[in-house]
Amino acid sequence: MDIAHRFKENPLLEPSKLKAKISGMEIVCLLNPGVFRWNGKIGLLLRVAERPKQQEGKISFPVYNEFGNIEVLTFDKNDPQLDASDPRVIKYKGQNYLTTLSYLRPVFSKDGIRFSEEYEFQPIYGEGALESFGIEDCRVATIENSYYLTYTEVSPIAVGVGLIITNDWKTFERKGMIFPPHNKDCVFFEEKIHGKYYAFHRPSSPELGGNYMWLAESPDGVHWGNHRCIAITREGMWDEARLGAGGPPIKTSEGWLEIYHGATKEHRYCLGAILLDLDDPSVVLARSEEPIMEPVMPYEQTVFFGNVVFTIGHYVEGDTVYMYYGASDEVICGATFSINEILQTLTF
Ligand code: MAN
Repeated sequence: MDIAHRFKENPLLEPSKLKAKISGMEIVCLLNPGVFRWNGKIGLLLRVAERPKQQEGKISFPVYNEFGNIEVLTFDKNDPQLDASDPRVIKYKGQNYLTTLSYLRPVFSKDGIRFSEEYEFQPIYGEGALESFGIEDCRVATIENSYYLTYTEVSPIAVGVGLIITNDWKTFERKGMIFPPHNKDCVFFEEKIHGKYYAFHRPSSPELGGNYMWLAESPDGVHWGNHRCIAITREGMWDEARLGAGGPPIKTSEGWLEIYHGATKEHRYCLGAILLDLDDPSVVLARSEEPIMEPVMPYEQTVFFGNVVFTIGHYVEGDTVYMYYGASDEVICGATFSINEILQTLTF
């Protein structure tokens, strides 16, 4: 079942519409934007993935070196030690690399459809050894006039969650890695509960367990504890291989409503929802049996990495969720949902 109302203007943004920021590079993908309100406008914090223009027979991609400068690595496509079967990841001599380098770029819109850059707001790039393969998929939670940016830090040694706090989108307080490896898909609740910050996160446990959604709490937003698993993958279902939180949970009269992504073993990414108790969000009240959104449009099924709808942000007006999402890991789209309609699809 698919109860999303897609914008007729989709895709709203595609790689050819923006210029690369890293010199000598081209934009290959625009992915999964965080969403926020700023000065009466809607802001998207895009994940932009760049790489050098590719030469015949070669595969080349950028990384940050130890001095924080961009360095391009090049491999021969015919090298028997190279596995480039996944468009996102390269395997070479037992080491994984990413085919592109991601950073975060804010764009703004008055109507939620046409987005453009504003000169005074600059991109956020990876910094330091833990971000040498880039930064990705940044959720934005607005708590008491501050924006809490939680994003994936990628490097040869780890995939973990970093936190940046900003009030003005010009100065950024970097708090470092708040959830250690392997962890992704972290988003803060937009209000404290009983005086504590809450967040979802997605550790991966390779032997026992899997890629499950967890909840944690914190006195200050930086130090996290009381971790509890709230949703696991379900064999044979749309979220059988991995799942993770989307944007900040939506406070409804029924509970905290979280739109999350789930993937099959074949990497087909859909969206579903989970409902948590308002007073104690570790209590799961209901969950989607079937997806509420599936990759069905051509722009969701083809191009860079097909069969993907992936969201990490939205804003809410009344019963309507205005959701932005990455389609096929390449273009940015929008859709609306009715909160009531989502609630009616859940299995209690
Ligand atoms: C996976 C995908 C990629 C991403 C890497 C590192 O392979 O989600 O898009 O770049 O992980 O996070």
